[in-house]
Amino acid sequence: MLTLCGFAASNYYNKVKLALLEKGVPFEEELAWLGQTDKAASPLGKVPYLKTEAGTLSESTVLLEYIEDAYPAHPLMPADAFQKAKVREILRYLELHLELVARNLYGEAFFGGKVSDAAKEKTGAQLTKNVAAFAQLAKFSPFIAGDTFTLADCAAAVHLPLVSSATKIIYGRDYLADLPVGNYLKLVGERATVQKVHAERKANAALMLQRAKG
Ligand SMILES: N[C@@H](CCC(=O)N[C@@H](CS)C(=O)NCC(=O)O)C(=O)O
Repeated sequence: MLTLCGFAASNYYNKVKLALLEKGVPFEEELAWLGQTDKAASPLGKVPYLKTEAGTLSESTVLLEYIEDAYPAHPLMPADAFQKAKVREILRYLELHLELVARNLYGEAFFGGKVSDAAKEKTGAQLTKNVAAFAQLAKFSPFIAGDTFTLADCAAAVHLPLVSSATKIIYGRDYLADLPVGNYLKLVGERATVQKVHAERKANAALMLQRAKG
């Protein structure tokens, strides 16, 4: 049995949880807040991490690929090597070039912190460039990498809403507004798996807020 460790307010945690639910792989969840993680399993103290019968793994995309390899039923990757690489390409752009850049804004956008004007300017310029590049790759036909729901959708469903809301809050403009993200999120939001992930994210975020208030 797999155990997914971390907390459900985390978009990276939810990316993996969504893949497990979509594939119908049985798993347990173990709540680990930041600062309470198992450093042997996740050396940087990040979530999520996964406990398997063979050992532990960290880094959400490593977890996704392990799950896909270890549980080939209900595939979330195309069989063709090139098409598989195209899915990985979109996944990489989502994580590295959109989410990780937009993350610079989260402190102020979501956690009551302050981001310097210089950082906002730098992040805004990077996002403008990266969103245009992502738009060139993303298919939205109707799924992010084509006509089938893939691992890239597990990432898109959790990362795109955060990029939109963080840019809206910080710059007064949704940097993804020119992409068909609204329709896409509506489509994936009809899936029972996505609804479960969002409901549990909300519940965990409320708990996190309560903890922060002491
Ligand atoms: N590259 C990591 C990123 C995971 C990540 O940043 N998770 C956040 C929670 S959403 C976290 O653990 N932050 C604490 C930290 O970076 O120290 C992955 O894909 O798993």
